[in-house]
Amino acid sequence: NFMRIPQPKTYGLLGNIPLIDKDAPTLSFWKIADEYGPIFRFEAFGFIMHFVSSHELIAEVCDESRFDKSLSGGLYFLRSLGGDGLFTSKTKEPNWQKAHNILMPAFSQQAMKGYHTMMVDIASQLVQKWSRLNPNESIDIPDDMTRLTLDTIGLCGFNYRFNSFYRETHNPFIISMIRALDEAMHQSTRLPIQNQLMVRTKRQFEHDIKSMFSLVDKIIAERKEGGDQGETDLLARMLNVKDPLTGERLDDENIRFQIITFLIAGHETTSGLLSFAIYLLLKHPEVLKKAYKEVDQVLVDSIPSYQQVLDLKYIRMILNEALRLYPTAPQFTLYAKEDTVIGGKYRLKKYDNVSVIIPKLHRDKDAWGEDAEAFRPERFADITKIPADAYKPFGNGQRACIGMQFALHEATVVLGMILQHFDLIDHMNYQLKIKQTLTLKPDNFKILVKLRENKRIDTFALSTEKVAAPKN
Ligand code: FDE
Repeated sequence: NFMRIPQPKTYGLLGNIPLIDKDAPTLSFWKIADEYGPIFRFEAFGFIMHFVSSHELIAEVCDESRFDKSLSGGLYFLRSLGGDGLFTSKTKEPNWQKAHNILMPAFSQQAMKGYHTMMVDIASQLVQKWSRLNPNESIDIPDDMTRLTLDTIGLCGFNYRFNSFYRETHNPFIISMIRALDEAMHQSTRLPIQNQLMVRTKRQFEHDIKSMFSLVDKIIAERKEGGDQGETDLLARMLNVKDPLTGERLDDENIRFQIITFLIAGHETTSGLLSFAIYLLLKHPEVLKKAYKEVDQVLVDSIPSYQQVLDLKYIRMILNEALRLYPTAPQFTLYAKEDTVIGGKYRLKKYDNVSVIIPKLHRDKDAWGEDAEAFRPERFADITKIPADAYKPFGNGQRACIGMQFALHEATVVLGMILQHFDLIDHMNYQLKIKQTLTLKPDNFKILVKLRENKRIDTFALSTEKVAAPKN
């Protein structure tokens, strides 16, 4: 009584590839799941992938005694950039455990105290930029959020300022990174021979990677020479702290991969999160009203303190709920450690790959109830009521996101400060269109903002923090 795992129709050598929109693969898998149910097989160039999307099946593949993270698909191609950094290493590679041990404390809730001021620094740049716009100048939300998240991870990670708010176009490092990421995603949808034949694309890819490596290597070398500056950032930790287990430090090459990993993993995901949260707020005025009320009660000074950010409980709930409906890292993939059976009837062989379609899981009515599609931050009022294994925006188990607290603290600071200062205006009555690079974001999402009543002095105080600004 085993069941055959359903598979959509194939196209010869290409297998199921033609069913996929290359510019939004996860949305295509999501659509196939709507039609084929909670599990289906997918074939690409002779490789088989399984996709699961129900709470019941995902709870099983999240069992770490039976499944472990797999580096298939896009992740495999990302290794050219991320090497054996945390995100793109196998659990069994020695540098995964070592870096995990060394870096976990640097990402704890406690450690956020150390990054708080730097996060506020970058968020203030955004508030200042917005406060100086003319009334009809619109803001491309995902674009500004990407500036913000890159600058934040650059500053907190290795005391480097990309200064994205001071440039019209991105920093050359960022241009290389974005182009290389895009190419890595597309490589995974081409035949190996196609990748070989695209000589110019390949040369550009290699060039981009080389220029990223050389900037990061330079930063590492300078820090080693300079000695003691910026002791509280991630780089300092990577250079100085020994793995409690092996007594070893990370080597320079691995530190380079970690820095690139944090830049990649830390910017698009968090910028997408902020963009979807703003989109959802605009479309839910009753939630937005509650959010303003909390912000006005909690953020009573011009600069939010660490404790005040922790007190923005409703803002946190909004972010959690935004990540439920639109998990910006929308898939993670596992492999079976041994032959096994899931759901009591679907057979998987050792090393078979299973990919989790997170947005489908997050909308499963069996776990979330009949209103699963509704935006309702109140669901997260009591975290203990969230059904186990039904919420995975940060992945699973030991390979879950190390940057979770970092992303949530940063996003709470930013959303809090935006609402503290601005009215948000949905001037084009934006209709959601999701765009995927490796991550999801709302495409072409623009709004207008207006400084709230009585906020002029506060913004002034922000920009002249050290000078005693007049208060009224
Ligand atoms: C990780 C992660 C994940 C898992 C993946 C797999 O499994 O493959 C996920 C799902 C995620 N992540 C998500 C997210 C979201 C958000 C917002 C974020 N994320 C953010 C961030 C920031 C930062 C800095 C990060 N992030 C990082 C990271 C890392 C390093 C990793 C890897 C880990 C290990 O493996 O160890 C991740 N992340 Fe995240």
